[in-house]
Amino acid sequence: MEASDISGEGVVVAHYGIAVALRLECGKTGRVRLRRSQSVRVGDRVVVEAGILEAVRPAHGVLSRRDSHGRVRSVAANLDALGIVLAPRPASPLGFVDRGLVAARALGLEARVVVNKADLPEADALHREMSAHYSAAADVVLVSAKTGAGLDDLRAWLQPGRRGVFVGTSGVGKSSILNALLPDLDLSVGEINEVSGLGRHVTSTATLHQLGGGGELIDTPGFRDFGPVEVSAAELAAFFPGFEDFLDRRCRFRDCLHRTEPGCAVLAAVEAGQIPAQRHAAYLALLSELLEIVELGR
Ligand SMILES: Nc1nc2c(ncn2[C@@H]2O[C@H](COP(=O)(O)OP(=O)(O)OP(=O)(O)O)[C@@H](O)[C@H]2O)c(=O)[nH]1
Ligand SMILES: [Mg+2]
Repeated sequence: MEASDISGEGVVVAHYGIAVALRLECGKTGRVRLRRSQSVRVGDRVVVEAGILEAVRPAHGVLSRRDSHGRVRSVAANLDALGIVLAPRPASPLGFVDRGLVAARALGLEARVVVNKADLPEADALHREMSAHYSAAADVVLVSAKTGAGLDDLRAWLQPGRRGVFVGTSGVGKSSILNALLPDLDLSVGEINEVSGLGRHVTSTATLHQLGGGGELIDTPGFRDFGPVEVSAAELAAFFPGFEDFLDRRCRFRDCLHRTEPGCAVLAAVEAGQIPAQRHAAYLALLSELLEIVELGR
């Protein structure tokens, strides 16, 4: 379809930097160029007239992250769910799942921790570890894009009308899982570098896909930097995965940041061995990163 023929309301299904692909309400698809000042995200609802993008509708559930330079980058918009994908190989950066779950809680997204490559021998141990840390915060599922194991869990997660996004470091198999869920899809997938053990950043643009059951799932390019965006220290203290059971018991101070405060229920649980010290250390590391961002006024 010629760009100038495109009119109506639609959703952004892929972002190519200077242009976006749209799925219009009439069912047609097409591409429109963006003007320099226009910023849209995959999942945004937009209005197009004669090939010109005229308006972006207000969005809910916008996932963003902070990269290693402190810049805020949007991942996708109008989300209901977040799938944090990891695998025994390549390993995910420390704290990646924590950041994803805090973001999901802050945005009200239904989170899944997706351990892929169940066919590899180390996957069971990784699944057990993830379940131990995160099952109070999210369903932790073990899947294999290669064998198809566990994919029904993902289909059930994205019910009709619900939109999810996959995030995860390059090479964990996000695109492979989408290909396995949608047999007609043929997203490029990459090899893992034998020397570095890292993925090769095969996916370069986020793309939105309709699943057979009526839900939607967005594939994204792999990233490692998942710095917090628009999360306050108080929210982090309330949302950090693994502290759930101890927050009900209430710290003495309502604005307790679980650092050194007297009467802190989280610190008491760490003392008693109910929260592993390593989980509390992960929390403190994320908290100081967040406080630094606040201090810098970003
Ligand atoms: N053994 C095994 N390998 C898998 C599985 N899923 C994906 N892979 C392999 O992992 C590699 C990376 O897969 P991709 O789907 O490209 O990973 P990705 O997360 O989309 O990576 P980026 O697009 O770079 O972010 C490929 O070589 C896949 O064949 C799985 O379930 N089991
Ligand atoms: Mg990919």
